[in-house]
Amino acid sequence: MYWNQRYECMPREALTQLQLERLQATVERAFHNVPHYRRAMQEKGVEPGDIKSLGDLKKLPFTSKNDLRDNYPYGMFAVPLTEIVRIHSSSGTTGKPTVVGYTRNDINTWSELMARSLVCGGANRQDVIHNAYGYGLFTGGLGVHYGAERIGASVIPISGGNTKRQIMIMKDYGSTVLTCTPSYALFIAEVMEEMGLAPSDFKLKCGIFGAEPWTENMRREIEKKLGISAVDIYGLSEIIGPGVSIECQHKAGLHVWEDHFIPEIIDPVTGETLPYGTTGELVFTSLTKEALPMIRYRTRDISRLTMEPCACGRTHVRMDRITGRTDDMLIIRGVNVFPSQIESVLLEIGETEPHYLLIVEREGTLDTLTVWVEVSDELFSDEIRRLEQLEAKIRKEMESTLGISVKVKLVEPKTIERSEGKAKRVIDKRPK
Ligand code: DLL
Repeated sequence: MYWNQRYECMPREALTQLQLERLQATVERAFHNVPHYRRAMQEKGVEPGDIKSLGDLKKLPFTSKNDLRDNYPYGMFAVPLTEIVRIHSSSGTTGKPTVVGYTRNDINTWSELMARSLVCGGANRQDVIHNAYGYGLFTGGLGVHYGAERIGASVIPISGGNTKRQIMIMKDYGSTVLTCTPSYALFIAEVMEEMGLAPSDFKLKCGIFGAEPWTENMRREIEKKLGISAVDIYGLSEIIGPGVSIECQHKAGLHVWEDHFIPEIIDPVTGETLPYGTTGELVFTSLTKEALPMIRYRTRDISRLTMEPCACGRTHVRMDRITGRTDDMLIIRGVNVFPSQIESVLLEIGETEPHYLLIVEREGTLDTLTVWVEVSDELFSDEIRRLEQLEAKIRKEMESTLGISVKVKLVEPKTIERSEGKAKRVIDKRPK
């Protein structure tokens, strides 16, 4: 099922031509309307006229989150505020949030891309979409909402929180599609079970989950617990919000909507562009955005691109699910550790609950990593010996995957705080 077959399945040659025209127009507009871009391009000695092919993209300067912060709040906008019809912002864990703006056309583009994404992910106009992404400055809620309305589905704008009520509504209103973060989906599944409800009490058929990293194992866990098919959706406020890319039913990478965004993979240290198939930092250039054109925006998200054709017939490049961020990598005693590796190990072992927390501390000069993980009530009240065995098993698996020793602490159910939006998995207590 396609939403816009013409663009989703566009032959490569036509798509490349369209990208070039749109790139040239974007660079021109950014250069003339945004002082930051003009300055950055002049510093690199490049002018809009130098962009003659897609290969010339490399000549353009990168844009970083710091550039947005330095121009806080509206300095990166390429249109006057009177043209802006919507403002969102990305929370950010440090410093000032990033402010993003949309013109009326931008909202239209975004709604189209979200409609395309939802259909690609398995929704259609017959569906009742239970949208539990947060509504507000976060782009998740309204992004999905506009896309769902565009395809003509019935959208329930429930937002996050009040989980029992969510579940009642999902059951009574016959929701067929659930949209929220994967960690919240798991929490919903857990509360459902506590309420004595089973997947067969619901009409849910699929879930469209994103906004935070998750693993293949976590997908399996969610699919099993909710009795649905789960796909991964990706996006970021600076680029447009959700709807930059999404998996199709083949679940073999996320299709990046290349008629609107050009993705690149770079080496995060040298900034060098890397070929398809190589893992590195994702960089996006927007091709159609009016209010906030983004040129070579460094996402800090780690992924890989592939041009292999997909069985669904879409011609756009696919990206691997995000395996981490260049800034969520923990360096523990000199070894690089990603939270996603730990999640994979835990879910692979499968004897614990899928709720974990990583605590990093410094004892003397030594960094320590403690993995808190919940076990079931049943196991927790079992013999101490069984718990000790499990703890040892997890420790051993972790050590062989990560290459460093870790402490494992098995905790009672519900010890670890549940999230209604993006989960917080790491507490780093080391002095900065
Ligand atoms: O999280 C937009 C969004 C909303 C995407 C709903 C999908 C669904 P921000 O709040 O600006 O925007 O955060 C963007 O979240 O750079 C990634 O690090 C992370 N992220 C988003 N989607 C995924 C995903 C929204 N599918 C930041 N997998 C991005 C892993 C994701 N990380």
